[in-house]
Amino acid sequence: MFVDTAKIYVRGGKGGDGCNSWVRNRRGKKVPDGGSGGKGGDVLIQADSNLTTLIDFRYQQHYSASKGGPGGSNYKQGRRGDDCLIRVPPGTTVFDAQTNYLLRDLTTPGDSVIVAYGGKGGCGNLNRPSEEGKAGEERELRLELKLIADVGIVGYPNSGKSTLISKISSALPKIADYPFTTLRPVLGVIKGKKTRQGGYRRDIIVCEIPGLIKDAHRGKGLGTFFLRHIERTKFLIHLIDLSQVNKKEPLSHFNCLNRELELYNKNLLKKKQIIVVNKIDIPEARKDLPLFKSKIKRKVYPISALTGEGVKELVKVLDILMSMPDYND
Ligand SMILES: Nc1nc2c(ncn2[C@@H]2O[C@H](COP(=O)(O)OP(=O)(O)OP(=O)(O)O)[C@@H](O)[C@H]2O)c(=O)[nH]1
Ligand SMILES: [Mg+2]
Repeated sequence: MFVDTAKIYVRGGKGGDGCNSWVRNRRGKKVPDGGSGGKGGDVLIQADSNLTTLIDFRYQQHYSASKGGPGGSNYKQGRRGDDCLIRVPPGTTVFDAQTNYLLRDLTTPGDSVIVAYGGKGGCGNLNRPSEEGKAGEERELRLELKLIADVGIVGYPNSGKSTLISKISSALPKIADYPFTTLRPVLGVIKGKKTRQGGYRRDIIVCEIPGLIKDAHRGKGLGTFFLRHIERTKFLIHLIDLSQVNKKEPLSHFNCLNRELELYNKNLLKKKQIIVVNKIDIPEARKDLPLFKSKIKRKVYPISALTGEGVKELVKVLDILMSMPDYND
């Protein structure tokens, strides 16, 4: 199962205790020589490109850095506690769960943030009585992973999104002839093939968003909740099943879905959309295609996700768009 939010508890290491030690000087007088304790370790979160989900945090929620070492006699300073490094996939946002304060958006691999500082070490007894080390900072955090898919597939329920994603990628979603078969976003990877120049084309990550319907922004159907997963995609595939569309208003579904995207986030409408008409193996859909094309006045890609007709061409278009400088990050 794909996990995209997690709650964890972090605690910086306690500072080491200061030392209470006395020594006789040359004149035989007792003088203090206790060193201070070391600082407790910090807890850091770092983006790591080898990770893609937050699933590990279902099994471990508590993280703490180690304690600072105690001070010693002869002014010896305690050892600093070891840091605790938590690795997360790039694209993870870190919030303080109590205040909802955004601590950091870890987008680039290697980005890191200190989420809990270790406590200060206690002073030795040089000028005053020795002190205990301070406790480390404690925090409850919420991690959110916005999937950084390259392409988002949006469309009405039953339009064939799952069939398409299973055809073009490694994903194996449930496919059935009823609306809202897909209840959570589905991720798939189109594996990069060898290019003629001998290099490899990069993988393309596609994401199916559960079906959207009119008034989804008001919570109808499954609502627009899952649209946050495609906020950062490079472009969208807008999938249309002409057999579901009202023949008098062939653009009704197209416009309605775009309106829902706009109501969720205006920027989603600015993304390039590849308009794909599915199920053209059905004679009626093939018949309605010219009318749809004439009304929409934009490039339309007809496919049959079931038989595979037009699918290769569509993948080629994705490839070309992905290699364009505008879409490269
Ligand atoms: N004839 C035909 N049927 C198709 C085609 N693509 C999908 N279907 C059928 O349409 C039905 C719905 O397909 P899904 O892929 O589950 O559709 P979906 O858009 O993922 O649906 P939801 O997840 O419920 O939103 C299934 O019965 C598919 O077999 C196609 O190209 N031609
Ligand atoms: Mg589906």
